[in-house]
Amino acid sequence: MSVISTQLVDDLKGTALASIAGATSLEELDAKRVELLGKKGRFTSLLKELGSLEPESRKSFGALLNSVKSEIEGSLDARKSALGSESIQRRLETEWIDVTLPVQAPVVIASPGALHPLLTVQRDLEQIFHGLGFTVVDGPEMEREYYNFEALNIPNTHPARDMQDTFWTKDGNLLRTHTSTMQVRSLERMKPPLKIVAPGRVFRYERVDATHGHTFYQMEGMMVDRHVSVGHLIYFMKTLLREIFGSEQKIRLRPGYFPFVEPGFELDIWFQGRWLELLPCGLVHPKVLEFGGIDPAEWQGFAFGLGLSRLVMSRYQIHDIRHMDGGDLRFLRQFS
Ligand code: FA5
Repeated sequence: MSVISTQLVDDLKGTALASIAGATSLEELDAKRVELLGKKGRFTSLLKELGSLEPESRKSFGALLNSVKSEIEGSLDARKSALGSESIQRRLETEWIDVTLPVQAPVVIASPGALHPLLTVQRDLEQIFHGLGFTVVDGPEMEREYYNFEALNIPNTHPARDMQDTFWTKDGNLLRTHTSTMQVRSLERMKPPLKIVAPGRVFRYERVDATHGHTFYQMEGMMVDRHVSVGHLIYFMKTLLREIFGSEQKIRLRPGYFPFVEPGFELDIWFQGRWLELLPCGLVHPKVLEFGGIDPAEWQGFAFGLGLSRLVMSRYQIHDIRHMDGGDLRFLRQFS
């Protein structure tokens, strides 16, 4: 005798639909589908039993089971879409995104850029001098006439002023012609013993050519201590050049005149078949120390004014100083 009865099919349908309606997640619903309609599912087992029925009953139960089966399938699908939209709703409630926040742009480095050779050399020099105990100081490019000339023992009538003509503002200030302005500025602020370097931009009313710019860079250096002599000066200049070039350079030292040093020297470097003025220097003039409020009977010093732009030229074999501020990318890219 067959186990299939209308009652049984009704019961199965009732519990199946109730349990489908009670599923709270898509995973649970999927498990129920397998439990009912899978190979070994409860409903599938009933279908299998159809074969043992009399042909007459097989036909009527077959039709009943098929309609129940599509009812169960319909209910599974309906619950599935209900659970799906519930989970979307839940996500919408729990997850959020603020579309007004700025988007983090992907970093696309087409050309990362590089330091200008002037800055590279300036930093190298600062490093070297830092190692020798010097402090790096900075000062204004627009300067008072006093610090550029008078305090450096170059009074108004002095012919040395003609050598360094510059750009003047209407109120009597000027664009500094050299970094020597930092000598008295530093003496005023720091007590000896002191060692400073002051890199920076300077300006001159100049006939521009391959080795002369109207705007160029220098680095001033000054040491003030007891018993400073020309021996100290030469030692530091030699150390400096060796550190920069990594080897001994062909140089020459000759007398040079600057009102703010005594004695004064010109240190030239051999560059492209000729001597290039690079590093004027000397012992700080007693009058300059006095302008800085320092007693020259107790303290002495040396100072130098390195032509930074020219040093860069000789280090990188740059043939024309105008390349340095010309802004030509073909020139600049060689240093990236
Ligand atoms: C001076 O400017 C003095 N202040 C240097 C000094 C400092 C002497 C401390 C003694 C003690 P001068 O005008 O020679 O000196 O310039 C110094 C260096 O700057 C030169 O040797 C040269 O290398 C560089 N220089 C001068 N004029 C130019 C220019 N127009 N373009 C590029 N470099 C220049």
